[in-house]
Amino acid sequence: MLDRLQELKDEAITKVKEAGSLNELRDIRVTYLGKKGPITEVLKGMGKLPAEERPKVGQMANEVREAVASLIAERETRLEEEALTAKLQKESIDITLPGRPVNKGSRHPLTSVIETIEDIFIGMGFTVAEGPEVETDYYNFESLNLPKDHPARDMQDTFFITNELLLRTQTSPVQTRTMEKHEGRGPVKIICPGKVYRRDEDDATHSHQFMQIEGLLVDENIRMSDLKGIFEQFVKRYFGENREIRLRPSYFPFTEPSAELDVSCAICGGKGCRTCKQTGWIEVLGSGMVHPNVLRMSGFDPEKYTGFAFGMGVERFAMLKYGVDDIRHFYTNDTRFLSQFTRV
Ligand code: 2NL
Repeated sequence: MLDRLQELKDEAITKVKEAGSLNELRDIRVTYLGKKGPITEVLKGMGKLPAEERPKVGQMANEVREAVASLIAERETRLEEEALTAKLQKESIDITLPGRPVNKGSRHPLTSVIETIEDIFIGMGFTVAEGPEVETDYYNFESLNLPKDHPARDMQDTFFITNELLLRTQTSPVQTRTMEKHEGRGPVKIICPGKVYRRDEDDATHSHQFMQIEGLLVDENIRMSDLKGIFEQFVKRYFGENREIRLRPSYFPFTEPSAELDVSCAICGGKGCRTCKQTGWIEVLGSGMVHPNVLRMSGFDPEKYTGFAFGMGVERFAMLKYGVDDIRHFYTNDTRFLSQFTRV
């Protein structure tokens, strides 16, 4: 029996040494150390031995069992280490390889123009206000001194949803909504960027949906000179320090007096060329002192408060800055056009 145990031990040791995988090792453990294994068999047969031999065989059987078990454990650790090393080797990354380029998106040119203009006005103490694109007749027209029979409300120009609901034709309703919230107390100092809608035929200079930025400053003692000072700063920061401005009389129903803002032509330096139609000046926005009726309707006392307001077309600013000749480029999402603005 002792010989048989020695034989089993040698056999198991050779098998463990040869085992190439954790699975094989598990089989060896089951075969030699399991309940139905040969060592267990030897122990079961001990009853037939003379009493004095039993402890010797028992001791040897236990020794063999322990020796095989510890050898299996050792080999197991080794195999696990090898597997891990192989796995790490296989999964190692060559960090010296250049990365595959990722197609990065970029801001839409209209978004970057809006952000640039917002930053300039934020720098002068304005905040950005937003409001709904579906508006009521009251906020889009009435609150801006445009009564029902006013020619500027021509049905031709407005997308009506119902008699009272429409797609806003300007962002001014955001400004009268904001004035209402101030409950007659100044200052109100905001710019309102956003989409507006008009029933126009689309062509190189018209789009039925476009972007507008309007501005409003209401406080005590606000004068036309404040408007001019703000415009001077704005134009120099947006178009460049060497540009000049001029105000030209105009008319809007919500401002009195009203003025267009012209910027000196950068192409000819003011001498006159095709871009400025030989005038030396380029029109960039409309503005004026807020009409007393508009102030009153939104809860401000026109005897105490005055203000100025202005509105500009974002597409026009983008076209002037980047030399774009057709407004439709901004809305057709052709990447050959858009990819030219990845750095602006
Ligand atoms: C243009 C002209 C303008 C305004 C917008 C305004 C807003 C309030 C009160 C008074 Cl709440 N006025 N906005 C004023 C003058 C001109 O826009 O040509 N926009 C593209």
